[in-house]
Amino acid sequence: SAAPAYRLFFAAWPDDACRHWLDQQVERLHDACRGRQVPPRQLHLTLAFVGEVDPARLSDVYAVGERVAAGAEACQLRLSRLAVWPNGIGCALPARVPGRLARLARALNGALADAGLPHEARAFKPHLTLLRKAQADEAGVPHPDAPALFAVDHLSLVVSRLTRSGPIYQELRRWPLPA
Ligand code: 2AM
Repeated sequence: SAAPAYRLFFAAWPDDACRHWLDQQVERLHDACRGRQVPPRQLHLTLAFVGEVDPARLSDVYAVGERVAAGAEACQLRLSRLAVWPNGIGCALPARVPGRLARLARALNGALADAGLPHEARAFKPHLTLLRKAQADEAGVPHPDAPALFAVDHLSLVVSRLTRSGPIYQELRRWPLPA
């Protein structure tokens, strides 16, 4: 098709309290490791990266989200750690990955594959990106004063438009996750 593709991913957004905590960590980590800060409204947890999808297949992606969300379970992450990876990503990480979260990511990738849609082959490494192009200086990575809870109680389908001043995210659909 000649229509431009959508760059899609499935994600969960932090609630206000968690976003505030994350934004504090953006500042702390930026002081130590520099790089480009992710704006507060863009802070998210990617559950499955999809990639470039033809607009004609958007309804198939909606069907994947709806079906997987209905069969998944909400969970909570305890964010306790900051890291800077060799690729320059500065992020907040959960103390442990709940089985429910790993199953949700696996279900999304499996359903995308079954539908013949693009999906990520790499292992699921749940993280919230705080900085890009940060300096991977492990010695300088600060530790959060206290952990935060991230409630994964919904599934969002997000379209990402890449611009020169960074990506712009727009939520297309949101489904609740059964408790
Ligand atoms: P990142 O924050 O570690 O870059 C939108 O790009 C979201 O999808 C980001 O959270 C990004 O992770 C994630 N993502 C996962 N796989 C990706 C890929 N292959 N290309 C781009 N972004 C990817």
